[in-house]
Amino acid sequence: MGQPDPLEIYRVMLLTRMADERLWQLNRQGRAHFAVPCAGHEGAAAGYAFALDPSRDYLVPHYRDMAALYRFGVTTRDIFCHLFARANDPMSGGRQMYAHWGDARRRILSLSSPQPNHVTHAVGIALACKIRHENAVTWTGFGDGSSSKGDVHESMNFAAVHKLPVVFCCENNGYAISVPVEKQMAIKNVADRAAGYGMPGMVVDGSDPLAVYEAARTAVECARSGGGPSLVEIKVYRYLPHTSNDDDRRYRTREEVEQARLRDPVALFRRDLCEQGLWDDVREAALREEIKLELEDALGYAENSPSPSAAEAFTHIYADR
Ligand SMILES: Cc1ncc(C[n+]2csc(CCOP(=O)(O)OP(=O)(O)O)c2C)c(N)n1
Repeated sequence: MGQPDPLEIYRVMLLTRMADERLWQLNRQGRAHFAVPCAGHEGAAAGYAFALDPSRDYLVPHYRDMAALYRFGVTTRDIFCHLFARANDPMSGGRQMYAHWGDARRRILSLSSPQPNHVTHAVGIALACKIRHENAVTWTGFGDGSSSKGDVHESMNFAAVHKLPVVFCCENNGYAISVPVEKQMAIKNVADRAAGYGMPGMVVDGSDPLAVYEAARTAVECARSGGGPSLVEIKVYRYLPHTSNDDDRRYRTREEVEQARLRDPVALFRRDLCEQGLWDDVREAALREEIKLELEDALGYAENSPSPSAAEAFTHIYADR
């Protein structure tokens, strides 16, 4: 794969930011029962996703990775149908909670509600790929809080021993809901743990999508060429509460959030593109207008889509005999 077009990365990031804002509004208006914001994580998810090949690689994402879904072909209509739990929600036909991304057609496996059990599934996919000589890399994501769970350690150990084509990605936003990272690990970087498993560990700034892309590309190339797994830690900040059920004023100051917004990945990348003469206010306004229409189309489509039928309520729950 050649170098990605920075304007395409920016389009995915802005689309994600604006979709995220719209989903949050719908929740506040009482029209969507649950929202999981990803504002602040766009540079991370867009940056790494452009280092993957959606035609052959597998994605087992973190729940804040909407930008990566776009890169894998998920549409805004899909996301809104998932939000409203419609029958045509490609993630689960309206069965799973919002942000449980998974779309078999697009090689995306659902994350697990018991966090982060899906990391073990990702390692299983990578093992299957190795056995089948399938030249595919599996990328899996989780947060800093989840990085201290046993699933992650066992997965990394197993993957390193068997040199599996998998990349572990920790999006470290400094909190597991209200628990700050200092209270769940005694080291500075999650990536420092990589040495303990015998794999490379990298720390990268999530406000710089091109730096994330470079780190991800190194890890993906290593996995694809038989070099085994890597651990990529992307430092980010979550600007909104953990979910729509959380009140983040209880555990962090507004000053801290405002300070973090100075490193907003969307704003910083836009500034860089403008400085390089690749972007300007006119193009920005046109793209925002285009995205607004896309969001309104998706909202109308999802609101008018049918709910799952009651007759389907037990499908996939009990074995058919
Ligand atoms: C086994 C398990 N314990 C607790 C929860 C509830 N829970 C959901 S997300 C979350 C915090 C995860 O934090 P982190 O991994 O840092 O990711 P972030 O939400 O910050 O992106 C918790 C405790 C869960 N889903 N599964």
